[in-house]
Amino acid sequence: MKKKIALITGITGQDGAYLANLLINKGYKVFGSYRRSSSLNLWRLEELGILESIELVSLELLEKSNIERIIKLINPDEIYNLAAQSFVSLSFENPIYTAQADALGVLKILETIRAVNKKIKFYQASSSEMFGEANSKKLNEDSRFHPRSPYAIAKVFGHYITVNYREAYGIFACSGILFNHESPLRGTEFVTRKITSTLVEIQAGRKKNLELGNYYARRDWGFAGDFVEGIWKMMQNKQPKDYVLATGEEHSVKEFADLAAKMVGFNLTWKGSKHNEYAVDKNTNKIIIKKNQEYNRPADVSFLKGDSTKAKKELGWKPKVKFKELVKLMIENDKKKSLKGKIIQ
Ligand code: NAP
Ligand code: G4F
Repeated sequence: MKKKIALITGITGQDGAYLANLLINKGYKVFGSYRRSSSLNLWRLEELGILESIELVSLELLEKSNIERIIKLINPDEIYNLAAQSFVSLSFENPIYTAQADALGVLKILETIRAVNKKIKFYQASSSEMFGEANSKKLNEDSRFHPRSPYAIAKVFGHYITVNYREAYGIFACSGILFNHESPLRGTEFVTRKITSTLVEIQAGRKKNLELGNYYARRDWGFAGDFVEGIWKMMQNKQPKDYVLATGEEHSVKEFADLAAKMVGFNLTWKGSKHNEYAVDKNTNKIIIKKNQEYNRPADVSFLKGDSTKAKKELGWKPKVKFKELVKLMIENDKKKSLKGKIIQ
């Protein structure tokens, strides 16, 4: 039987690496797009040991000619569009670039599919950030969007243009509204991996303390390895539909940091007032975690919790890794890197 061909944009990112691993194991021929620059960022593919099994192609989302060249060359069965400027905080500093990549980039791919081969299936990486300020209820496919950052607003465009190309042109285009998912391959700018990598570095004597912004934000954190299975299942569905993927459980940044610190071996006590809390190690009396206003965002999302009942019922998807296991997985991995004297990236 002919091997299925997949194109994953953003192969150098966290999800790109896990999804590529999954598709290779399923017998796909995987093409992965990276951004051409003076230095290549392939450490995730190397860590998973799959670099040699992927055909790398260069693609910049802002360049429609790149997108057309690659899609015409490969003519894939499935395109997974994971490439994006994905850091919410940076989107406040670079809103125009973020909109060009995360909103118009999606349209450029869909337009190319429409012109070149309408049979190509398309997955769009939508985000729970689109829900924005949603109070304390569980969010599903019918919940309303109230995006709170240029990133989230660009993702809303990407989401609806995907729905539109499905409805208008009959393209198999689906969108996964994914809640936060983390792993040892998560970028160190994101709060979970910033916490695990920095705490391990403090314990090794290479850093003094961990500075965070909004401790009280609450997120529904799952494991990226589980989430890419849901992404693949959406693309194998009979009908193209949109699904929420989430664990249904939320925790604060402070809870994540507190648990991670315990796992590293700190014995923390929290002191100070609500807006200036800091954590001290009872054994050494040193401040381990403290607030830094610089990490606050002009507008933040205070609470996100998802309801993935539809994905469970229709796709048979459910996450396996629980919160505690996730924190442990990330800490253990950073500890291993630290022991080997590796740079934590
Ligand atoms: P990530 O680790 O930041 O990876 C993003 C990828 O996009 C990287 O390969 C990056 O390349 C590439 N990229 C960025 N700008 C690009 C551009 N202009 N042209 C071409 N490629 C570009 O993100 P992730 O966590 O794997 O997330 C994957 C996707 O899911 C993203 O679209 C994200 O917005 C979305 N999402 C993520 C989560 C989550 O919790 N992880 C939740 C919901 C939705 P470089 O390596 O060159 O930077
Ligand atoms: O880890 P974060 O940067 O992730 P955020 O903003 O939730 O976005 C991630 O998940 C989205 C899905 O919901 C994706 F679409 C998106 O691409 C990305 O993967 O921040 C989480 C929370 C925020 O409320 C932030 O204000 O942690 C808070 N936080 C507190 N101190 C911090 C810090 N975030 C970061 N990055 N760094 C801090 O020092």
